[in-house]
Amino acid sequence: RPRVLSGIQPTADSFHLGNYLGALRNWVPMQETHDTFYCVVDLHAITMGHDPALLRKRTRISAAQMLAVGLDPERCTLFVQSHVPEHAQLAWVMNCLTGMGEAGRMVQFKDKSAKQGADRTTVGLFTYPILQAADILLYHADAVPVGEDQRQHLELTRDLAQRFNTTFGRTFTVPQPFIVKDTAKITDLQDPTAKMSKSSSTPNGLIELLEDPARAAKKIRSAVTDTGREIIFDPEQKPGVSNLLTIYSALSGRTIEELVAAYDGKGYGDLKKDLAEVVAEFVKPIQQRTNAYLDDPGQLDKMLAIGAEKARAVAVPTLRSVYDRIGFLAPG
Ligand code: AQP
Repeated sequence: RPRVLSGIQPTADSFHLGNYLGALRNWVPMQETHDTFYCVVDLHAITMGHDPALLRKRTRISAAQMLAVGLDPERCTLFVQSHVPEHAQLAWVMNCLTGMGEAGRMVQFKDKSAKQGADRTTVGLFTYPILQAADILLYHADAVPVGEDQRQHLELTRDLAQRFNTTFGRTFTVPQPFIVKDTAKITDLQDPTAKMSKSSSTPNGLIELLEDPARAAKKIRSAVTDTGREIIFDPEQKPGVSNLLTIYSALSGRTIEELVAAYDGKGYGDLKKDLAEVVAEFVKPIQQRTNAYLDDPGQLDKMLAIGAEKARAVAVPTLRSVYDRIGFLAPG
């Protein structure tokens, strides 16, 4: 079976529909066809400043949501990144293979650092994609299911894998991105040309899996559309309406063409009202299951410890062979 690795940051009290439709949703069926490794990337979550108690809480909330959407610890390896110290260790080696200019070209870094200002931007944010490369390469992943926003980071991972292999001998698998076209980018409800994002969207621009459906309905009602009337799918001319149709289609299983035909002659208000109902139906069981996992944190932590053991069974030998290839003296 081909191997898959993907991760998600515990940086919010809930995942949003961008995370779900761009990434998480695709992780579930891959459990049947791939050897799957999924992690809560807490090392990545401290690159922009954080609160320790909140991080611990959000790490559990993240794991609980991953289980609630259908990840099954019997069928995948679900773990917390910091429980596997080899991630940070391999990242150091990868830091020493990456050019400053190369890392400086990462668009996500440029965007986030521009927003934060140079004095508040950490070196950790700069090396974030290199840690991400280490996450992936440690497990010899063949494919990485992520949203479109991660494509450039995946390219860097591939370059680093090839560079290491050429310099020190074939060690790493060069991974492929696995990006599902239709939902690769879910956009902000208030600014439908920007991606829906935990760190840059306003609260009204996000639909969160764990939020009260009445609140989500209100946000959908006030979503930015356009001055036209027609419900058609045209991301260039009608990004707001097209985003609503993308979400509606993904959550209901109805195709966009079907929806466009069904809403022929109806208004934006009808579309929004119905989408709010679809969202409410969709999140209700996820919320119930997430709360049930969070009610028993001891059990959740135990499951994550088992996941970390399974992950280390792959990560430890990889790091050992990397250390050997680069010439570190083995401890006597
Ligand atoms: N808007 C989106 N559309 C499609 N996919 C998305 N992803 C994130 N936003 C969208 C995908 O979610 C996965 C988890 O990524 P992450 O933990 O790095 O989340 P993130 O990128 O931190 O989420 P945000 O909200 O975008 O936060 P910021 O802006 O703080 O980085 C990834 O596979 C990602 O592609």
